[in-house]
Amino acid sequence: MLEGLVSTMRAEEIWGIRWRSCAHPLSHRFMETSTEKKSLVVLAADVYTISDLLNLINEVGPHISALKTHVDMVTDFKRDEWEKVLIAAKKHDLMIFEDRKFADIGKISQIQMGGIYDIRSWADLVTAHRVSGPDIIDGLAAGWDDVKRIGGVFLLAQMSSRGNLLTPDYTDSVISTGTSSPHVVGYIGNGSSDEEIAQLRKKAGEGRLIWTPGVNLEIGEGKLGQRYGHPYDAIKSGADAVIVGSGIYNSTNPKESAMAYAKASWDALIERDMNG
Ligand code: S5P
Repeated sequence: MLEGLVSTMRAEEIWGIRWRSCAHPLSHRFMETSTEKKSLVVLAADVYTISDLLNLINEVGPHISALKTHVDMVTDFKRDEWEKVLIAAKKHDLMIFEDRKFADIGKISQIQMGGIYDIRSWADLVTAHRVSGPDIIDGLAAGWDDVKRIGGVFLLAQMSSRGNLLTPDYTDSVISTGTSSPHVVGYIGNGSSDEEIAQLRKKAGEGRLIWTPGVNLEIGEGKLGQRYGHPYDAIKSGADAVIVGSGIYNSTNPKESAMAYAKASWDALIERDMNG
């Protein structure tokens, strides 16, 4: 009880204006976990089997602050086996962020939160595109409502892949939708460009999180159009977490890599002025 209070106070101090300006409880949960672990790393666990997923979570769990999944990439998915992933995530105090990139109309998105994967029953956070209209967010919230859970949505405001169609005008519409919905916890930004992150932060204000993929300690071009920026620069420019996949799971020592990403991200947060 006292421990919980101390960790809340510490997160509040570290995150300053972000803590005070964000309203969604899951944004505070993320800030607490990341402060506890001194890591703003969201692991993109893009592996194909449940056992690989479990090994990865258990290896790097202490150095990451949320777990991003692509459940439709898991070739041996079974709902009861998936429970092991949920237990491992819980053991490491990780929220589960299903990167489903929902994009359909509100009603269908609500139904897609169920289905084979039953995302609504285990994901704390999901990604969504704004392209079909603002009602997708209420559809996703209704999905969680159907199983009496609360979750939060990250809207894609920018992307890291080259040639994407998310123009600055589109980003403006995303922000306007996100600002007016209590279910929107934050935005996905382009981690490969400091300028784009800084612009996104300016547009988003202080009351939403920005998480950025397209981040690697080795900056430059990735595979099939992916682009990379440095984790330190992403946080310094206004992101609140870096989403890192292959930089960790493809490294010869995932644990050490996760620690290096954690350090780069945490150092940048400490150096950033959070007093507003
Ligand atoms: O614009 C984006 C949005 C996302 S969510 N670009 C991305 O790369 N992502 C996701 O981040 C992508 O689906 C993958 O899971 C992760 C990046 O992986 P990495 O291996 O390139 O670090």
